[in-house]
Amino acid sequence: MFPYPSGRIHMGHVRNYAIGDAIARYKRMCGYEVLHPMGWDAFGMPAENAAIKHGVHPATWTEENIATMRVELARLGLSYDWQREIATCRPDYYRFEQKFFIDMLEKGLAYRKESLVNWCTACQTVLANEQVVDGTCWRCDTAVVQKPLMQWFFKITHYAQSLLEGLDSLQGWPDRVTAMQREWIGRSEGLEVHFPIDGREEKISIFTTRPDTLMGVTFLSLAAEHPLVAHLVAGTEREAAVRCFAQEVAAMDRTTRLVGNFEKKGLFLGAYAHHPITRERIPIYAANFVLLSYGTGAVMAVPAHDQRDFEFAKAYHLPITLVVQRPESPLIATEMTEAYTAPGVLINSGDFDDLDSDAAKTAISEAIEHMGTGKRVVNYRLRDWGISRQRYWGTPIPIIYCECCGALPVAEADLPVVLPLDGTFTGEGGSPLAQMDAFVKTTCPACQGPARRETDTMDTFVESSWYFLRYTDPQAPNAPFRRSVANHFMPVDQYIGGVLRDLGYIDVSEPFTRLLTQGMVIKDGAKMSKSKGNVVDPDYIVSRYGADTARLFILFAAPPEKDLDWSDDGIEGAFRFLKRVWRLVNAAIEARVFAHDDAGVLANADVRRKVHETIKKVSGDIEAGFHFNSAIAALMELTNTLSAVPLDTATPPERVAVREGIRTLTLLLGVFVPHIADELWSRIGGTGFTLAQPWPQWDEAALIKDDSLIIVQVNGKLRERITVPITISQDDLEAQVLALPKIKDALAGGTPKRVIVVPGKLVNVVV
Ligand code: ANZ
Ligand code: ZN
Repeated sequence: MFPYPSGRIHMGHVRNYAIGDAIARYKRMCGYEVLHPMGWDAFGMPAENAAIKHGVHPATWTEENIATMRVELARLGLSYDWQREIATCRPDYYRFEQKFFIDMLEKGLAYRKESLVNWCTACQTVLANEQVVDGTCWRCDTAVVQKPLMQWFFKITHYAQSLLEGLDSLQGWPDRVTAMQREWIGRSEGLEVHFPIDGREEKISIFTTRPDTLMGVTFLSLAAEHPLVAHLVAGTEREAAVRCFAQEVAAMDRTTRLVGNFEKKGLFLGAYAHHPITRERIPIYAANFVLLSYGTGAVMAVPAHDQRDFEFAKAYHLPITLVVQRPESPLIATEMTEAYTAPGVLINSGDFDDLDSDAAKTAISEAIEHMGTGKRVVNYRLRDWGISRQRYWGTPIPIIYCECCGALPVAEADLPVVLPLDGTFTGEGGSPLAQMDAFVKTTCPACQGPARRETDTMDTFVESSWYFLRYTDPQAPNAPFRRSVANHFMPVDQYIGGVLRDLGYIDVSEPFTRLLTQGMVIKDGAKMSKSKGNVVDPDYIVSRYGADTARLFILFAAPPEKDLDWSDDGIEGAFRFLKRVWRLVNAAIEARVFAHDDAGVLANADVRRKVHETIKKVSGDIEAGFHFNSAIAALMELTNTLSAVPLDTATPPERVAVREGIRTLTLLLGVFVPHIADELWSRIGGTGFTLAQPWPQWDEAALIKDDSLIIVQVNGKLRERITVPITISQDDLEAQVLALPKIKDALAGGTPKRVIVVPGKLVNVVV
């Protein structure tokens, strides 16, 4: 993920990019072609807020931050291809986004509709959600109101089903994340039923996922903003109360309304509907827990089996009819203290009695469809994506408004619509773009008459929805990227919906086969953040200990997906380890370990075994899911083994083994601590960078222990330990044991009663 250029890098960046770099270096050494780019998610509100506060232009602020952070990242020694660097705030990037917008407009995937925004009446400006603090404006504390405004939307609901199906193919994503995505898409299968209104032409359509409870409906609930609400009370004494209620509900936020434990409130609308099957008259309410934007904005209330309806019925003394009976211990409606929401067997349901919930769902749905008063439907919680932002620092939406011709896309030849780099930033009086006449005033592409440009810009998430594709071909001048290049880097595993694919830009559907979600950096029990005042500046650590120490500590202190506890001792520990490695290698050079020819000398088997065990362990840890912490632990062990060999008095086999050990250690360390590893690599006679070397391979044969330690007992008591080849036969082992001086003494010239041999372990001589 690319960073927002907020000013300086923080420990979270260091962690994310140290993990990425270890993977990139490892894969490269394993022989892969690795694309490892970096860029800047450079549009967004902080730049505009800085402009308002400090009078510095958002473009200046952003470019300065990019320059600072680029230096900071470079100091960390991350193996980026800086030639692919992109910044989303530059026209050579966002021009293609404007093209996508126009493509989507033509396909009906971008459209305009009225939608509510946060509005500060004092500043005369739209506020982002982050700028609304406790319901008031962040600048002037005026209460924020909701104001309807025409805005642009991306029709992502068109992709709801394919997004959902695509999740099944993402084996390399954490379950937690795919579960969240499923929740966000929110597919529900259910039944739409039309309830006729008593004495009127209109019907109320409801959406239910529990058709089996249809016979237990005792009232209907409408969202306060449902058009029928105002219509049903128009001209009655209830009109004012209903308007008041609607305002109260509008002040609640969406998530609270949907899931929150708030008081269920409502108003009787003075009207009745008819139950489609029993024809019974049921009262119609407006209720604060019904959302206008989900399903049909209306609910058939079944208090016996839905908790919200239950609470509502209790509060307004409405009847509770039990229709799904609990099989184990039957319920009595009047004694219920909460709704029974599990499935069961139908009662009080006429023809449907005795069916279980599943069968009843089908039977009742079929009955409703047969009567022609409803149909089975699928609903998604996913909403279309409102992309209009009434801000300056974003991609201009390439639309021109003409009095006669309406809203027209800017002609392709006139792209990009460049964000003008002047203007003043006061935070008042609406978007700065709208105040720039030179930008706003234009001519209509159809009739050449006077026209106005759209002054809204796109949500910055639009930029971060496709930057990974631009990385594949960042200099392509006439296209966002060449198809062949993007296809080369973006292999398709499985089909999932994606708009750029449907627009013909690329053949790949699912951009990310695997997702690694890194944990947070914690210090003193809280997430490292400015507001908590527990920030450790990466630049300070890099200056004091070097980038390698920072990277090593971060990768060693926790597996990537777990939270990482910052510890000064841990930093010191990482620093000490690197100094040990440094001393080991330099001592070996001084002891002329690398100067000998040693042709034909076989390496010391014990040391060599440790070397190859370490290659196997480190490779396995990385392959198994980037367990860098245990891989580094294995490198520490290897360092211990190598340091334990007395270099001045080393035998040629030991020298050969240490030589191989140090070469291996240096290459393996290269993916975590490239600076020190590259330096040592060159000192021991290596050429080029460690990342250009092939990843070391372990030799299975070296892993086999060829000696075994045998315990020798007399009458079950330990007398001696001997080392024998692992391949020794039982007879030879017995003969060797009987020839031992201590055993000869114990036998005193006699023959043993019995000799018990446990191969590879023990010989017990019974006398
Ligand atoms: C009757 C019923 C009986 C319901 C019962 C549930 C249990 P999901 O699964 O999220 O799709 N509902 C429908 N539209 C709603 C809206 N706009 N605002 C709030 N609630 C709404 O939930 C679907 C259920 O949520 C529907 O099924 C409806 O209540 C409610 F024993 O209908 B049910
Ligand atoms: Zn026109």
